[in-house]
Amino acid sequence: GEIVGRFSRHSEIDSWLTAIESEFGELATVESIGQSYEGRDMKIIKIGKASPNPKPVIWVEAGIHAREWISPAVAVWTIDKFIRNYGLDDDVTYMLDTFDWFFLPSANPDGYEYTFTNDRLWRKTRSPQRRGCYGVDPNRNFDVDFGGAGTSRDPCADTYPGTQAFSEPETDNIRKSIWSVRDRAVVFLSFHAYSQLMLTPYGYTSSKPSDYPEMLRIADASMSALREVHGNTFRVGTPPDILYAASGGTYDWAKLKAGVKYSYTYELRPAEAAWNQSGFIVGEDQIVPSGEEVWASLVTIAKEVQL
Ligand code: 0X9
Ligand code: ZN
Repeated sequence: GEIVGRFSRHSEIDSWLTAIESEFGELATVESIGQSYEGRDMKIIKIGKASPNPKPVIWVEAGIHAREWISPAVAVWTIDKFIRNYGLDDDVTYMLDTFDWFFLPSANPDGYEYTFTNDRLWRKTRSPQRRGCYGVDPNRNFDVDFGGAGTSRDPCADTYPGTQAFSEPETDNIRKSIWSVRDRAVVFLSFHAYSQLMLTPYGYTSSKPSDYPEMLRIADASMSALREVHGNTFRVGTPPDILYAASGGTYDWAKLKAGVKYSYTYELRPAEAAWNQSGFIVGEDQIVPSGEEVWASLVTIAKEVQL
């Protein structure tokens, strides 16, 4: 489609999802998980080959931070790869026969729109807060050590977690949607940018989950496969170990509260910001290669996770 490989507005992604559903209804279903603060629909697309028995779910969140444009763009590229290659590509066929893939390509619609209309570097949601400031960091708004590491009490700050967990309709919608499939969900992936990292739980503490060796095995294998594609290196580790500790994130919540065993946060391209430009500002020419390398990691995850 015409939106693949481009940075698209929320409404374009929205109508594209609906068009995909009408064209590939055998493979894909679109549903709204609720509205954003400003009333925009948050649509997920569920992709998988119909099966008589319930299939394990891989749930992918993209665009929860408004300015990280590569994230929704890679999600769109990945959705397109799936729906156009079933029965043609052995990896795609295996991945759709084995799993149901849930994609939320635009997890923060109000913030994302605001990056087109007002402030390219906006990060948060757009709900009104104290002191005339706007927005909550949605990746601090889940109830894992709420208000702990990596948050600011200043409502004007980029890492303001909100007044309470799930104060934002966006995070509440995501919580309910993941929760409703928690019995089947085996993998949760959150696409962010930038720095080229694959972050393993936990983000909020330097303690490690008991299955950390298994989580690392999958992460290391996935990032080796990713590197094979374009020679790009992604480091693997927990946020406290390789980035900074941060509480209230979706992927910690998915693992700790919803019980999703394999939960990861990607920090996509670029590795570093250019001297003259923010690292969140990337060319559209980065979308396809980023999609291709991430794809290799998804294939590895699908083949390697223990079901
Ligand atoms: O700070 C964040 O939310 C993420 N980095 S970003 O530059 N995309 O904003 C890292 C989040 C890691 N996850 C958690 N700590 N929960
Ligand atoms: Zn982010």
